[in-house]
Amino acid sequence: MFETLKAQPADKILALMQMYKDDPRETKVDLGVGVYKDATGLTPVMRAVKAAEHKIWEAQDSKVYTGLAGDPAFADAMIDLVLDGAVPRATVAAAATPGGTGAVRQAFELIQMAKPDARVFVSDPTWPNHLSMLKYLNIEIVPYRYFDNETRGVDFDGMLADLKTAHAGDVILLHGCCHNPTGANLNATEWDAVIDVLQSTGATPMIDIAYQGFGDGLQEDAAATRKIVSSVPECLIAASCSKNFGIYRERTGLLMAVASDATAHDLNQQTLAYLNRQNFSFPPDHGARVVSTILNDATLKADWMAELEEVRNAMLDLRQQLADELQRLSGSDRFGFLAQHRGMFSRLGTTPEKVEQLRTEHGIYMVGDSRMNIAGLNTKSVPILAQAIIDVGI
Ligand code: PLP
Ligand code: TYF
Repeated sequence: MFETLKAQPADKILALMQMYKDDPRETKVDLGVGVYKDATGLTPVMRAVKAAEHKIWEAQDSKVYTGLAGDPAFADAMIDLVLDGAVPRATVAAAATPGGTGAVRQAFELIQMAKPDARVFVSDPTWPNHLSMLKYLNIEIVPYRYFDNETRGVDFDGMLADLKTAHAGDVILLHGCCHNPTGANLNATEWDAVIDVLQSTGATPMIDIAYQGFGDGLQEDAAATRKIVSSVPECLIAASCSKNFGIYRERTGLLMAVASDATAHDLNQQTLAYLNRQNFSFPPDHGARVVSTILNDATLKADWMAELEEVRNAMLDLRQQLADELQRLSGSDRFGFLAQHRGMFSRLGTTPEKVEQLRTEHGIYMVGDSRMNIAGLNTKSVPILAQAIIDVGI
């Protein structure tokens, strides 16, 4: 029977990872997949994660199943971290999922169950897995303008005009912070205008927040999400712990569904558990337990926050170094956007041909849409990248 299968398009980011591995050049620079790397190119296990794992190893006396929605302590801790009391806890249904991807996928399935003809508005561009999962589920995709290739910032007028065409029963997918793949984000006034559109159209927001703590700080990065949930009757939030806890392979995420009343909340909670049961029964527990152990222990939490701050500042530093070097080499401010962008990524805004030239001639690997992982840089590779950008004529 399997001969009927068709070849599926590969994940371009993961394919790039393999190309980088196969490149024998010692000077190669990996700005591909979105994982944090320190100055030596390593993705370390965070100190608080190691300590929490130790604590769990000592105390855990059973690995019996948790609940279908995962360990309630994980949900409570994450709801607190992301929403910080923006809405009453009793209105937030939540289920642990395999990573943020799992949360996004369960959210899409929930949308489809609730409203089979719902359209999902997505930023142009967005994380490719959003599009891939929506297509797989046969959910109608409506792109909204987002990246302005001239300014390398947000085409906010275009975005707003496109969002205004949504109506009740549609979903607007927003990146809570640190937009992937562009690095271009809304300011507080612009978020307020988006909230006005959510209120006037009645469309339901779905927020994907995968980089809390990687942009301007843990509180700052969640500010838009908190304001949105407290301004609309219903909201979906897919949160990932992969990046900010550095537990990528543990597959740790949480889907939250915020309801307007207790009846809707109970239905949401039941449905989230039901959807988990259909797809994988119990969600992975180890990463979730590491997260709740850290967030519920004042010492571990303080150390995690301090290390996250180091990670965030290292990326901001690299942004500034790259922008400064490009200003020096180009004699212009046209690369100033690199210092304005936030999170792991910046979109250079150049052609696939130039991206390929960077790879073949300079051994610099970035995604074909010219997305760079800033954390892939270090003080030695910043000038190499800057010179290469000028050499290929970007
Ligand atoms: N959403 C966005 C926008 C992402 O960039 C990612 C990737 O890290 C995720 C969700 C989910 O990641 P994970 O499934 O590894 O938690
Ligand atoms: O965008 C990225 O690089 C990260 C990691 O299928 C990632 O979000 C990349 C591809 C993928 C899943 C996660």
